[in-house]
Amino acid sequence: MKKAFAVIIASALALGVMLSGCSVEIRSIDSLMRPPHTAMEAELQKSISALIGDEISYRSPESGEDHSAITIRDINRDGVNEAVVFYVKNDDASTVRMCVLTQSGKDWLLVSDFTGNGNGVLTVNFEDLNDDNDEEILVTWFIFNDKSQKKLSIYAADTQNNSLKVSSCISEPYNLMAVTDAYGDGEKQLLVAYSNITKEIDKNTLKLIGVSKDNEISILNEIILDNRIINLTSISTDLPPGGNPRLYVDAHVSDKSSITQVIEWNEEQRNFVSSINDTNAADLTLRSSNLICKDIDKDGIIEIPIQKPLSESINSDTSLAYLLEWCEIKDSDLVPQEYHIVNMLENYTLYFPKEWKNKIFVKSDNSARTWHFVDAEENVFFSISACMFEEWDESNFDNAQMLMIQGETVYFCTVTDVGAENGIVIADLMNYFTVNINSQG
Ligand SMILES: [Ca+2]
Ligand SMILES: [Ca+2]
Ligand SMILES: [Ca+2]
Repeated sequence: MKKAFAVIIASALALGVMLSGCSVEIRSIDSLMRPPHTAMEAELQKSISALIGDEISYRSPESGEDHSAITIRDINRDGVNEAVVFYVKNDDASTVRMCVLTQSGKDWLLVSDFTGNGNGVLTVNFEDLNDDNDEEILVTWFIFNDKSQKKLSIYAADTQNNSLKVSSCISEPYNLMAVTDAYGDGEKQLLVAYSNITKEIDKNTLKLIGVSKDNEISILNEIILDNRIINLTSISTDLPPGGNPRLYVDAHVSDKSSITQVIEWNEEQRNFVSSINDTNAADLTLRSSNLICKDIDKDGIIEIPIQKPLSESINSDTSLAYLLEWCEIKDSDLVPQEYHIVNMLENYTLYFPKEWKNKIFVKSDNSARTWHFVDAEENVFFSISACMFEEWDESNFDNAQMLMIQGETVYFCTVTDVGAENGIVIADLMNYFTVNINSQG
């Protein structure tokens, strides 16, 4: 049975591109200390000194929305503030600790004090996963000053007889996470994607972590992802009308190519299955770029960038070009919603309106660094060219309109009279044109 619900993509939680390789950054403790912002924080710090001692230094989360060592928030929504505080003991600065306090008049009382799971805090977020009015605390840590080695800890909050308890429940290594209703039953789970590069097989996993009504936190499902994945880049979710929530995982399978795996819960099979009905579903999404899937036409449904040979060409060499079809999944098939032409030789992408399909074709003149866009009779509608900056001189290019300068390269276009008669407008071309930055292999 499916209830109505809202998919929550925790963009604050989806921590973006996984850090590849070792990214070591050591910040001094001094740089992370700051004076209290408010009188309330000053009182809080006094209480912390009394409860934990003076020989501590505060530590701030380094990413995410909240960069403060002290987060004041009403975790159990009873009108009384709680504080979540990250710090190190000065005689053991290698382990960040987390304490939770609750306000009592001017004073603060200690609820819990935990040894953290790393020597740095990346993010702190709050999410009531089991809908019991007590927010779980989601903390991500990095280990050995290496932000590519990340761990997620969930601390469950539970209010009984007006008394808040916070307990440490689960810790998982992870690269990416998001919060969603993966089963479509109105309950939220935490999705945790992790690539364990030390393993040979089953190294890439997507775990679904749930919190029961009595605050038991457990791994509900573990999905093995494509073994070729070397680097997870993004998790996103959508909900097609009348369908199941879908989970999208973008990943690199080599330095220069990416795939998207899409899975959804299947009630009959009691398992997660591919949303794309093809035995080689991931291969269909293989592309030589870092592009991740996104809702490109802003209709709430995610599109996957699918790379296809550029058949829209006439008498020309377009071997270093391809068509990018942004496809949504409809009835388990990939259905193009938007087209882009990618010129890898000149490193740009041109949005290609649907109505141009089968009407406008590419005729390349690569030696002149120009692509003409022509009709079936090879009448030129418009041209897009590139030249070095020093060559750029509008007087040498009749009616040319500069599109963009990228480094030493100037991109420009011209529209012919025939093109204008057929509705081609320079202002549109300027909107359709983008230079590819670090996206091409
Ligand atoms: Ca409270
Ligand atoms: Ca809760
Ligand atoms: Ca869309």
